[in-house]
Amino acid sequence: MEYFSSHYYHKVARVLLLLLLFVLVCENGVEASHRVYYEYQSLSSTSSSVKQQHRTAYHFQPPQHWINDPNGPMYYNGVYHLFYQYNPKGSVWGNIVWAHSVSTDLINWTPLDPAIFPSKPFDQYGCWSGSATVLPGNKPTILYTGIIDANNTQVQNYAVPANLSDPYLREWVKPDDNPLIVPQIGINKTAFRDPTTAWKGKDGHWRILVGGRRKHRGIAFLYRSRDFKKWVKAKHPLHTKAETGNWECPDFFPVPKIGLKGLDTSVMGTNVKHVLKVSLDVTRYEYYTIGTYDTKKDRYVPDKTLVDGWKGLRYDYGNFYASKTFFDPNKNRRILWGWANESDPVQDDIDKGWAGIQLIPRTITLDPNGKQLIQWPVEELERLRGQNVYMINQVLNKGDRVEVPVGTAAQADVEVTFNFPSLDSAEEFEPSWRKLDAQDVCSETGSTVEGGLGPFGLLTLASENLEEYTPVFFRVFKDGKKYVVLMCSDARRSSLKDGMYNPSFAGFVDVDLSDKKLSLRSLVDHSVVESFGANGKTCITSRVYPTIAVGDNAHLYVFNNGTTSVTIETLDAWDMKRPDRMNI
Ligand code: DQQ
Repeated sequence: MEYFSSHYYHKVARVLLLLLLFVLVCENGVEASHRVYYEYQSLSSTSSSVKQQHRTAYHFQPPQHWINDPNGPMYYNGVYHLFYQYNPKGSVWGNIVWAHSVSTDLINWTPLDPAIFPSKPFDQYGCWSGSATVLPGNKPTILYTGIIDANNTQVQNYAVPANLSDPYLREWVKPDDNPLIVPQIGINKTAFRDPTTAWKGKDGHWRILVGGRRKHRGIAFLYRSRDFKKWVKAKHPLHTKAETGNWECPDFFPVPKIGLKGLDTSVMGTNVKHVLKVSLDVTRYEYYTIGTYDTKKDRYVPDKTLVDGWKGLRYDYGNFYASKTFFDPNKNRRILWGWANESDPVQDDIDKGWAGIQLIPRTITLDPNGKQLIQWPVEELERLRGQNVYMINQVLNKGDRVEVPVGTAAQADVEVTFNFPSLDSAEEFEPSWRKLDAQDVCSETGSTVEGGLGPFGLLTLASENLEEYTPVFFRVFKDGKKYVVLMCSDARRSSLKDGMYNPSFAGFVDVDLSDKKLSLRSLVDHSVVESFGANGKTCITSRVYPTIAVGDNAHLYVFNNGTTSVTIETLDAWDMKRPDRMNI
């Protein structure tokens, strides 16, 4: 009884908080988006004062300062480009420019000078997020949001390379016929941003989306253009949904119904489904739907079986936001980039001299069941794998914890497949939990509370005596004739330090258990644990800041706290090398 009442109050408090946020966002004209700390925006750290302890080794991070959204990712003439929102003067959000890095393999990156920064009347108050489109004739063009006044009025601009024969496209120019799109009457001019990559319709006209809202309704505004210069707003948005708040960073792309290949953004037809992802300003989570693009009406209709709203499918059930995909013609795949913010207090970011990372790029494909997407770290990451530790057919009885003796447990890639003799011992899924989200169920059940089948999984970034650890694990429940698989990445015991945001992030895994197997991969990198359950069906990222489980004092374990024994069918762990800079 006590559990239900405490849970009830927890729920009510969360709903009230969301309502408060909603009112703040929607009623007083102040957009939630990024927290603004004016006093810290320009506190420049020198690289010698940057704290190294929790910096990542193989995730994308500039040497110092604040980063957020990945922008305009593209592949052009043999080179991958990543632009991203960056504060060149401090480690909180502010003074935003488009920083620019290039790579030939998505892993080893070389920084270049910022590509786009405030310099013209149409972007003098900020150069916010946007996308790249490679136009016919092999001409890349960037669309981005410019902030034109102190009231945060948003317009859409374009930029083109100054010199197409420069293999790295170092310099970008913003022609004087900008802005291309201004918010017309009836559009909320402070919630009108983040243009997508363009796609071409059968009529030969280009289309893009711009994210926004009308009152509490999230909107993906549709614009069309014949020549990429003159853009006209379509009468109807491509899609809109009541009670979802402002839509940031929309992304819209095709996926083949069958097969693993990615598709160029303009591909359409009966063999193709479409995906619409939006980043929700109010909750700071994203959700996506899979559906049909009605090209006659120029509208997107999500599949009826999916939830179109705050509780919809997510790319990642943890710290992951403002993501963007691009088509990689080099390997015919679609790749997803996502930003992970810090989970420590802002004062720690100021002291560290840095904040924010880009997660490992993921290939994204449609699950053969058509009901969700599958994500997996790009294959190039495997080149960083060093020494291997291999385990096979090792039984884990209730309470067992076995060390994986990987060289650097703070910097590792681990893949494990568990099998179990039967599903009979799975505990009952409480009927009252059906209304909860996975995170609530995880916070009730945890990694130490004994279950029937599970919890079992990995203890990452663990100290030897378990004062600190971040468990990533499964727990299987029975719900009538069906089974419910819960996957958690629980940061509650990740650090002895106070003041961290350390939730028990979790998602359900829609997986067929008839082979009685569950697999898990975790990328551990000092202050990030990025995990992929059931071959990429459910992904969860946690940011954590251990105080003891750092460097050589970090350990990696496999554990089982369920009554049913589980077997490690196979386990492979590698310590991970640091990427090199590309020599250019
Ligand atoms: N970040 C950008 C905006 C976008 C938001 C500003 C999402 O363009 O809506 O830095 O994180």
